[in-house]
Amino acid sequence: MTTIATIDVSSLRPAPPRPQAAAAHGAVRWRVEDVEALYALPFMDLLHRAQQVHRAHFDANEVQLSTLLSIKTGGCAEDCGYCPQSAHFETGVEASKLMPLDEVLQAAQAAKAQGATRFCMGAAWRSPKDRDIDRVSAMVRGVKALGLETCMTLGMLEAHQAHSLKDAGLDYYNHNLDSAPEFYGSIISTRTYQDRLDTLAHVRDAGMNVCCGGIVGLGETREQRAGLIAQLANLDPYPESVPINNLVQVKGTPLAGTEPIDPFEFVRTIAAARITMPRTMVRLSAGREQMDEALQALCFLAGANSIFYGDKLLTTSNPQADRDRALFERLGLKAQGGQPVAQNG
Ligand code: SAM
Ligand code: DTB
Ligand code: SF4
Repeated sequence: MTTIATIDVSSLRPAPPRPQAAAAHGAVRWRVEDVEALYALPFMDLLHRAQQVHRAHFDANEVQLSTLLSIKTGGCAEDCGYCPQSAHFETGVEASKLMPLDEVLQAAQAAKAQGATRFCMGAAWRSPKDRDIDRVSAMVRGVKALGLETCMTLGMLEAHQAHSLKDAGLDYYNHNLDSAPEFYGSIISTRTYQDRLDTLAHVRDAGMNVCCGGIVGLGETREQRAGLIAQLANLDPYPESVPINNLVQVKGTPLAGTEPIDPFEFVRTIAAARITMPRTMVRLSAGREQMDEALQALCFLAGANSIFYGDKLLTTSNPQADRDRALFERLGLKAQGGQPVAQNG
């Protein structure tokens, strides 16, 4: 029973900062300085506020389990400085062809058996061709038939491709803004911020849920982290799903060797996402294997309510499922919307 869902959190909030009043189409609801002011709160106040917002909209003891599968790995034409799948860098990731449908469905079935309720399929494409859309549409239908929520991330989409994916039944399309507009160009040169926004508009116009977040630890400033959160929060409407990735440093990528961000700064980023986008699913995404359990618990306290579950992200590793099950047990967390999480064996 969750009577907390009706609490008006505005009466519980510490006074500053407040978003801009206007919420009309295209209006700025969160200025970068408003988000910076959130980051600047004492850590305990920030977490308290994030937890209040979180509890007003979600069961604070539930976390969604989402499993990722790379359906087409490596050889990507883009030059995203963090990514092991770019053909521009020597990372040892081999380029592969699109995975056959039956293998995708086997992986989805296995993820479901482990307790996942969401299945996210990623392809290392700059943008898919129309014939690729036909092939991945069959994957969407098959995975949905298993009763799993579906998400895909395939690169830039044209409007008609977004409509085809919607027609296939795709629930969410993931396409990240990744960083603040003014920092973006120092990380990626092969596409623009506006290209990203255009794809997001096609996804929105086609009627799909938008999954859009970013990545921190790229060497950006706090102001730029706040700039990313403000960009996301000012999308109208804001995304239904916001993955927050912490850079997984991969040898051979230009960003390997970057100074990692303070772990508490990562937690602050989660909290800022939760406060500025109260109803979104905030996904504690890449970088979890490099975090200890106490830090992950702080991320949940800050309002993260989804994780990638299973021993692999796309090409890098993720905590083993049994470690995650043990963590949930210790924290009294339950997997959202699914059957009880399967035990070993
Ligand atoms: N090619 C598609 C695209 O870029 O939209 C989809 C896949 S791409 C791997 C999805 C997201 O993964 C990126 O936007 C970035 O946020 C995240 N990502 C990629 N490499 C990462 C890394 N080394 N560490 C953390 N996150 C990473
Ligand atoms: C997202 O924002 N993070 C996920 C998912 N969307 C597709 C991908 C993380 C990839 C981490 C690096 C790798 O494993 O290749
Ligand atoms: Fe390609 Fe996506 Fe990696 Fe960029 S993040 S190189 S678009 S797979």
